[in-house]
Amino acid sequence: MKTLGLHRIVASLSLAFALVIGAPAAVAQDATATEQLESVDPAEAADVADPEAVSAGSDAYTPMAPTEGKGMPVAGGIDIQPQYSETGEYAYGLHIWLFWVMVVISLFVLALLLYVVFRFRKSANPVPSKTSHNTTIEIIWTVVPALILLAIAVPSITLISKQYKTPPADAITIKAIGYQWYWGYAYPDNGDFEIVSNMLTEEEADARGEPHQLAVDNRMVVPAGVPIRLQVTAADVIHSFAVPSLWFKMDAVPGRLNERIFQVDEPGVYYGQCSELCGARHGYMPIAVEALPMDQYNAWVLAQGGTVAGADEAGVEADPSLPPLQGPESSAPGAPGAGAPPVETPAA
Ligand SMILES: [Cu+2]
Repeated sequence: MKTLGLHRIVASLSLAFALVIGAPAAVAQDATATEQLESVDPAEAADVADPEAVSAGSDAYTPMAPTEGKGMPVAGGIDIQPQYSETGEYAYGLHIWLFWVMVVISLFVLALLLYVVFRFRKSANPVPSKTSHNTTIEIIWTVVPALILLAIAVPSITLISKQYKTPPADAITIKAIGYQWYWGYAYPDNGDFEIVSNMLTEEEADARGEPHQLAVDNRMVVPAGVPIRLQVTAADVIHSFAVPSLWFKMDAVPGRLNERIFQVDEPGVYYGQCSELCGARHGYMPIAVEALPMDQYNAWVLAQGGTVAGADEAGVEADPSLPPLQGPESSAPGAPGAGAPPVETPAA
């Protein structure tokens, strides 16, 4: 028993030591990424692309410049990313609540241990008490933990029900489709066109003032402030559609349509990554969600050759001079997400 106890103490101490030594190195590594982000012209980092540029039916959509620290990881960050959806804000509150519950319990147990170790050590207490039952204390140590569990269960179950709330019948449906190794975004309620989204190279991302390995050529554009019915599926292997700042992660399984409500509070660019090991280029199929006000979203849809409900009454139509729709199979040749042709392994 003595050896086991010592072993555990040594293991905990070395883990703590490794964390203290490792943390500055990780911060230093991330610092380079921040420097690159800081070089973005503040004028470019305006929240919304020029509203003049996206009048109804125009193809003058300009990708919105991301805001540093919003919808993306930050150097040296140790907390959950700031949340931009109602469910995410609720989940973040639960995370902080759980943190303090754990802090209080840990300090309480530590204080009890220290008290017992010093107060009842052999020299101070040579004849140990033989007490084995105490009804009052047994009731307390049963009821108090039960109440603590209840105080955790209520917000926890509320969060689950919020996450899987059925979207309203009039919610816009958008479908995210995982491919090896890029994403496709279909808009069945807007004329069923599909956008193919490949990762940008480091040079292209830097040129656009976006974080590389997160920036993509064509973003998943969504309307802000309204509930969306987001369906997630895959064409080849299992992927996972995940955007940390929007509290969304759902497996993309071939032959299966997973669905969850998806809502972005405010316009902005929010980055995520495939979160299911899906093959050789799993790490190079990022997600970039761009949330736009509804009128700008409609203008973007029309610029892609899509349709908008009620567009006839409003007098806006798709521009017939625009290029044809992209097909799901058209991962741009040579693009970073497109992957390399299979290589024959020579027989040994
Ligand atoms: Cu994947």
